[in-house]
Amino acid sequence: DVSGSFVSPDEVRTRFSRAMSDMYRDEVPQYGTLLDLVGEVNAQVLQAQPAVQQDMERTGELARLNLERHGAIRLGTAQELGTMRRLFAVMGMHAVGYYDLSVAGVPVHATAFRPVTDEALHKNPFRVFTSLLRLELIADEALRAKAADIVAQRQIFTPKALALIEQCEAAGGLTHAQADAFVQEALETFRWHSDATVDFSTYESLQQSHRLVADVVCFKGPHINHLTPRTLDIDAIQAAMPARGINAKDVVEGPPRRQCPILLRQTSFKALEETVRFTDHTGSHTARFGEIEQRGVALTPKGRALYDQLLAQVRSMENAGSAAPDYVQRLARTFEQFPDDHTAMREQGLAYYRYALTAAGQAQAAEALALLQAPEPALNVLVARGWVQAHPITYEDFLPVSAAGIFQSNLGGQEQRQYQANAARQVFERDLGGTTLDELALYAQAQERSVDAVLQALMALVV
Ligand code: OOG
Ligand code: NI
Repeated sequence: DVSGSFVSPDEVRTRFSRAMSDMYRDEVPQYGTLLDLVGEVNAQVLQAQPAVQQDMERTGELARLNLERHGAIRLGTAQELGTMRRLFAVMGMHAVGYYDLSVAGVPVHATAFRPVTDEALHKNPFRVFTSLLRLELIADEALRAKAADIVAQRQIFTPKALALIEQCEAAGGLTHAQADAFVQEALETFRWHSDATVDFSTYESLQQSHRLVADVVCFKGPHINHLTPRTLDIDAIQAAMPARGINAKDVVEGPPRRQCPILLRQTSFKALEETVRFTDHTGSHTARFGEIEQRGVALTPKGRALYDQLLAQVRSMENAGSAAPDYVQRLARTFEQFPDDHTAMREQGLAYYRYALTAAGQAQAAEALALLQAPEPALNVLVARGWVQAHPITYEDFLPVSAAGIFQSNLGGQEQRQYQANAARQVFERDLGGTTLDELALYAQAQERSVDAVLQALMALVV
């Protein structure tokens, strides 16, 4: 069996995300400052709230907490996206979800490459939000053709990276030495290049079309534009950032602060203004920014609909954009309609949970089994009796459209233009060379698997 000599995709992912983090820390000093702050705040939360610590220990999330981060890149061509899919597959990361950002006035669509199995997520949930530029949304025909021509000519992958991807696909894995080489070669694609591939006037005309178009088209590769660590208390981070010289945006995107966090809350700080050597003279560009996030429980379609409805309600209030001075209060008041305890969320089918049989449940196996096998399976009764425990399933995905404030705040301009809201998912999947997995189905399956495991355990006890 040769597979024993291969490094697991999880291990390749962990090596890669470490290398990426080290590279980004060198390139963007404030990222290092943020990591230190996040480490301190997370330690404080765990110390102040032993229940959180115990719960994270029990679900295996504690071990992944300080490894956990996501990055984002923006690609220029279908071919780049197709190869990126193969590159991430080497690290056990697969395309999950389809995001149409044109509805937020940003000319891209996207997916998130991430691990999908329970075990792989526990080892290291490293994710990369990956956008593909939609050149067809550039209105000026000549500019569109020029942009297409520029990106068609670049090669964002090193020859060795391409060879190692093929090697992995052919052999079914990489050896230790190959994995190390792969990490170094793959990293090259994500590195910042201060040499642009175009002259300044080309940059400017693309920049006028949309800042994001210039960011994708004018450079040698898809520099990682942010790397986001996960905090257990985003409000504490937000409050502590100014004292460390980090100027965060005013408002945290997403749901309000809650006892039981849901989905994703994020805040960001302004990109570096970086010196860029265009082919004719020197200028500058803002590509990279900092971001921080707090993750909560994944919502069911019913929970997500309620979330979207409440958020839309806040935004439709007069003068209530996220820049409004009382936005935070309005958000909190509106979200009083979203139950803030896990029992209510679970019983109302608003969120996903992983179920586990307790010792008390094992002791009552026969009755517990009868309840689970009843025509109306009474899982909630088992939880209420303490026979089964329910652990929130963490949301592993993104909310870029409802958090369009992040995109906008870091583009610097007032680009609120709306592109036609025509989701082009099929075209995206053709370019990807594969389908995108449905994130809601993944959460539902994780929940089902846990219920099934409880059932199997009970059946084994009742013989
Ligand atoms: C990606 C923005 C999406 C998030 O956390 O929602 C994202 C980008 O700016 O390229 O990273
Ligand atoms: Ni992000």
